Amino acid sequence: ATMDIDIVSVFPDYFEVLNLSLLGKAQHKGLVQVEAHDLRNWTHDVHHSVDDTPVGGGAGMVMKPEVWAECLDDLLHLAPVEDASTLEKPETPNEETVLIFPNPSAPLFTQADATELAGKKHLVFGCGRYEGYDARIPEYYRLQGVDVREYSIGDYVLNGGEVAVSAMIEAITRLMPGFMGNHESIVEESYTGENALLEHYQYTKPATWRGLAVPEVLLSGDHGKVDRFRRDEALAKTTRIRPDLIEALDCHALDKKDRKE
Ligand code: 6GU
Repeated sequence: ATMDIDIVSVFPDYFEVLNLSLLGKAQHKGLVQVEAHDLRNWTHDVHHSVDDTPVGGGAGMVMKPEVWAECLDDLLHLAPVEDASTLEKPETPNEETVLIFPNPSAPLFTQADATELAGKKHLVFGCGRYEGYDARIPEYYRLQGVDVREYSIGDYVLNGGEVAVSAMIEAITRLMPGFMGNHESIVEESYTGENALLEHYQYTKPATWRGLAVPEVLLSGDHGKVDRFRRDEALAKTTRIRPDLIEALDCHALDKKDRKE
C-alpha cells in the first residue's frame, strides 16, 4: 500500500527536511509521495494575501476561507458548492482520504491516531499560520463528506502548523508496512498496545563506564528475570513521570506480579 501526502503551507520550503533520512528513503522506494504546496499559488490578488482581520475584533490575522478552498478543492478533486448550508453532513465520510489541520486548540494527536492514519491512501495537511484559520474551512469540507481532523501535538504554542505537521507525518509514515526494517522495535515501543507504559531504560556495552554499572540482572542471561526487571522499571518510571498513563491503564493490562504491592 502506498500513500500520497499533500501539504499546504505559506512556507513550503520548510518541508525540504522530509526528503532526508528514512522518509526520504521511503519516498525513493515509492512507499510515500510527499508534495508541499505554496498556498499563495491559489491567490489571485497582486499581494497574494491569505489572511484578514478577525471578525468581532481582536489581535492578529485569520486565514481567509476563499484561498484555502480553491487550493483544497484542487487537492481533494471537489467541485465548489455555492451554498454549503443546504448540504447534509454524510453519515460516513470518505474512508481513503483525511484532511488534517494542525491546531493548538484541538484534541491531542496520539499514537493511536498515527496508527489509524498509517492505513490511509491520501492525507492532506493544511498548515495555518498567524492566529489561525476561518472555522468554516473544516466545517465546509465536513459537509462535503471529507474526513476532517484537527490535532494539537502538545500543550505549548508554536508559530504555525509546520513543525506539528512534520511531527505527525513522521509518526504516521514510520508505521507503514515496509517503512522500517525492524518491526519488533515498533511493537515494543512506548504508547503502543493496550498496555501503554513508557519504555524501560536501555543500556549497551561496556558493562561499566566511568564507574557506572549496567544493572546486574541484564547481564544474567535469564530472559524471565530480564523481562520482569524491565517491566518493573517501566511501571516505576511511568508512575513517577507520567502518572496520567497509569491512571488510563486498563487494569487487565497489569499482570499478577504487577499487582503485588
Ligand atoms: Cl498543531 N499548531 C500550533 N501552531 N501550535 C501547536 C500545535 C499545533 N500543537 C501544539 N502547539
